[in-house]
Amino acid sequence: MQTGVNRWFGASDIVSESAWKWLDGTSIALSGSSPYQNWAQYEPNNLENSEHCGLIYHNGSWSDRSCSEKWKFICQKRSATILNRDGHIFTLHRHEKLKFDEAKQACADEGERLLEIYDEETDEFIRKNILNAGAEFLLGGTSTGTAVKWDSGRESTYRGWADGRPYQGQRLVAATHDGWMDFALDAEGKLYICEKLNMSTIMQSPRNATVEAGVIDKITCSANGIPYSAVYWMSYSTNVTESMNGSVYQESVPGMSTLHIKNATLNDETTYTCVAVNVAGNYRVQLETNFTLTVPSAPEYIASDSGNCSSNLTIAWKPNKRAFNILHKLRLRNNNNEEDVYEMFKTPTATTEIQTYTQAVRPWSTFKITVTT
Ligand SMILES: [Ca+2]
Repeated sequence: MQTGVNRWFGASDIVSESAWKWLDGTSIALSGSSPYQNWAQYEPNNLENSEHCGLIYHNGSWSDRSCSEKWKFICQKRSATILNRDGHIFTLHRHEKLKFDEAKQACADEGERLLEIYDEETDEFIRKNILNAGAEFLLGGTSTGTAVKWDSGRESTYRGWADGRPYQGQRLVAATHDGWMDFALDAEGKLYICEKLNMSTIMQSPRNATVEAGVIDKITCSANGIPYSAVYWMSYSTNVTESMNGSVYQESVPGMSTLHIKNATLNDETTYTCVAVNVAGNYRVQLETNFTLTVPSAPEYIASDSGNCSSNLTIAWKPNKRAFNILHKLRLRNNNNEEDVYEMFKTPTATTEIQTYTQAVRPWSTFKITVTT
């Protein structure tokens, strides 16, 4: 505590005059030496019948003052056990019982989340550290039969049920020294465990992409960190669209984003950057990785001589600038969705040049014309 400053502390007789209590309801003696109290001389004196809040002087002695005065204050945090394993921090709240939603919020308030257990190693570690056989620590999920649905949405087949558990129906899950126990959703408050992992790595797979035009591919990007990091793809300093109509679009879940490449064209050629942001408590960590998408063989249909009434169709088309020695095809589709495909046997050499191709075609009245490789 900073010295030289008077501060509010957690003592009050506002509920009943002269019945001084700590905020948890424990009574405070007004004199003597046990239980501990340290009133200053002549205090508490309830001056003008308006002093109901406890102030601790810079010398450590206590006084009652009007609750409307403004002073600095002292906070007390309930003690918790903090365990560290490979950078993963578990906080066992051994002295505070909360209901499920309250416990989730309490963890979130600290930039953490209610513990989820996906593997035996973590389960063993937690069990070993729950020393009191009767202690039940809420976990961040609910059970239905033996299955557990974790709040983060992560799937896991690992189960740590104690003998004879779980019961039927949707239940809360708590870790104990003897394995997981299940409880009714409206059970009384329980101890709880929060977890946190500061983000330290970002992974992208594959690292680089050369995607043939029209081929569907995807690049995944994920980052560690608990609570999960926000992960998203950017290009040209803006977020890649999430619309599945885009030829390139992203699909994100907490901790991971997938860049879908669907019928990519030359216009999609650029550098894509995956950004991961993790905010845990007061820390904001941002990591980035990127790759350049190349689309080597996207040809382009330009025009046809549609006014022509002969059985020959002549089209103008332009190969992709890197489409050397790649066989291109002319695709014609009519209103009945019938398609004729003609191999043009053209291996472009002058890549900026518009080329022409003439093909005898069936006498359809309407064509949808595309050029592919
Ligand atoms: Ca006083």
